[in-house]
Amino acid sequence: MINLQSDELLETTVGQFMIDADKVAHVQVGNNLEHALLVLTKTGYTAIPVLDASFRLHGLIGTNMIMDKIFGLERIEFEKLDQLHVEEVMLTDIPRLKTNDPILKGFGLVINHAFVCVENEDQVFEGIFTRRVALKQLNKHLRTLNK
Ligand code: 4BW
Ligand code: 4BW
Repeated sequence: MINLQSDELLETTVGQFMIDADKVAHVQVGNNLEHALLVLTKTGYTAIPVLDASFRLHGLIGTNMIMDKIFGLERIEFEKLDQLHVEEVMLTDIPRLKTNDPILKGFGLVINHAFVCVENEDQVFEGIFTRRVALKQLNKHLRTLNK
């Protein structure tokens, strides 16, 4: 357990606080939008990572991106859900963290992003660093300092 009374929190790394890949819902490159919408709806998350078969990170996909793509001028074009693939819709310009990045870098990134994907040196997806985890650690730290 980290002693939050010292500067130890600031010396910790993103890897120590990330949600491990095996607990993160994701879709794969090649999956169609119907599958992605199913995963998003059933897990309840608004956005999740898109990985390839080697677990490399390609982008993020969210319900809003899917819905935006199938909105036609006059109606919602549901038939597009099984014709289009996640790589045609996903967001690719995303921040990335490495497991050994300082936690301060993670705190900075989750100001503007609800979560940031974490990769190892070979660009293999390792997990996510979420705003909830960041706030939880900062809250603990501040409460301890305030005692
Ligand atoms: O299923 C949930 N369980 C718990 N405990 N909290 C949840 C759950 N779903 C949503 N929440 C809460 C969290 O506080 O709502 C926040 C916003 O969820 P989001 O964005 O819009 O789906 C959650 O904040 P968070 O934990 O800081 O997570 C930020 C974002 O990270 C989520 C989602 O896009 C992604 N995420 C978090 N855990 C994930 C995940 N994506 C895939 N798999 C996971 N296990
Ligand atoms: O349009 C966006 N611009 C920016 N800069 N960031 C956005 C935008 N849309 C989403 N985000 C990011 C923010 O980090 O995704 C997070 C989750 O969005 P949400 O929940 O699931 O739509 C955003 O986190 P947040 O800024 O801390 O906002 C948390 C939640 O508060 C949002 C939304 O439910 C609500 N919210 C924020 N600004 C709002 C708003 N609702 C209506 N109008 C606003 N201007």
